[in-house]
Amino acid sequence: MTTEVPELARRRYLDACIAGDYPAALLVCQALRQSGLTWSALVRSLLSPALWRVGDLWMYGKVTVAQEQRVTAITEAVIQTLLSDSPTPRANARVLLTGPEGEWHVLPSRMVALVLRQLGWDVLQLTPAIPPEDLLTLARTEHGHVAGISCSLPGNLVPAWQSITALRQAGFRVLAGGRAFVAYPGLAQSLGADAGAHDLLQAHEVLLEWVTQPAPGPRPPTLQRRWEGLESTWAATERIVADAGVLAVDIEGVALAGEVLRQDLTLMLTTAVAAALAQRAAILADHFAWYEDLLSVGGVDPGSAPALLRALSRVLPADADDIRDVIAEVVSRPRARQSPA
Ligand code: B12
Repeated sequence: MTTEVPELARRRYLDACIAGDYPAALLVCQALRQSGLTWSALVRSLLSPALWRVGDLWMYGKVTVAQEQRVTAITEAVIQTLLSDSPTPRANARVLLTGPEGEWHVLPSRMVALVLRQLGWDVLQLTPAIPPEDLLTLARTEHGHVAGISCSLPGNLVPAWQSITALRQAGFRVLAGGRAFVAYPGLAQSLGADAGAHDLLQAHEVLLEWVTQPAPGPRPPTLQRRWEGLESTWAATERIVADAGVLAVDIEGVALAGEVLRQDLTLMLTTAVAAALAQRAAILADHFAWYEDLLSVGGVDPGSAPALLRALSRVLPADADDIRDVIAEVVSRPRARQSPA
């Protein structure tokens, strides 16, 4: 078995995807598999890097949205074919895989499912995700008791926590992964999960260990208490975004409008709430730095980023001190701008 993907194969795969050439993309994968490449290495060293790269290329205007979506669609199709072409392995245990409600990034979870299936897991995949109340009902009827949750967008960490809470209430041990968790060691546990993992072989080992253990006990209500100070903001997201939009344009002079302004403010606010819940200002700081870059690339003054945060801060409910503190910390931080890879 080999675990390395030659650079040439990586380039061929990405080029085939961008060109919309599904047969060529599939051929690269099949050739690598025939040469002995493991499933986890195929995902880690070929499929994932293609998506990470196209994300950067899109952000810096080197590929169009249509090309980015082609890469996603072809990779989804390739995963589907690889799954159906390979023999069904003997299932050693059931694992439930899901994401937070509102998370559109389902491909990471499909990649996790591909590898876990090949490693013998009976994977029940629930993506796009269902609301936490429905997840709780479903999980209570399941015979397994281990689950994985994948979250890509930091702005979806609050719904991720809600899904983790539902799964734990149903007696599951939860492994959290994905881009939003990976950058922050210990974040999975801070949001109530039992462990975090990036590497899929490591995930396999952790899950195997859990299968033999009894259902976990309840968590102390720390997060739930912290949530009580954040809930009114979360419930008023639409109102806050609308009010902050008016302030941003009329008082701060931000040159964004309509749906773009609404989406940018929403993402900024939901990320700020997540940062306050996890008590990690770095989550908002990183999103903020990413957003400044996005504005610069689009020819918009990056000063709009702190302006949006100031506008949000002014219209938060009276009990939102934790969020105001996180915002104040981020706005006052000195920043170093990164350039494209
Ligand atoms: C494809 C894509 C989309 C597609 C998703 C389609 C689909 N079917 O999944 C679409 C077009 C829908 C999309 C939408 C958006 N996207 Co997008 N997207 C991406 C892109 C290019 C690839 C995502 C992906 O599949 N990555 C590959 C996977 C495999 O990598 P991974 O997540 O790290 O997962 C690996 C490990 O972490 C681990 N893992 C993952 N989950 C789990 C779970 C467990 C249990 C375990 C053990 C391990 C594990 O295993 C995986 C295998 O290696 C990324 C770029 C990037 N860098 O990822 C942007 C990216 C994530 N998107 C981004 C954004 C901003 C958005 C939008 C907000 C854009 C918009 N304005 O509409 C929306 C969000 C919508 C929403 N509510 O979720 C930003 C996020 C920026 C930020 N601040 O974090 C990124 C980084 C792009 C960028 N460079 O700006 N997106």
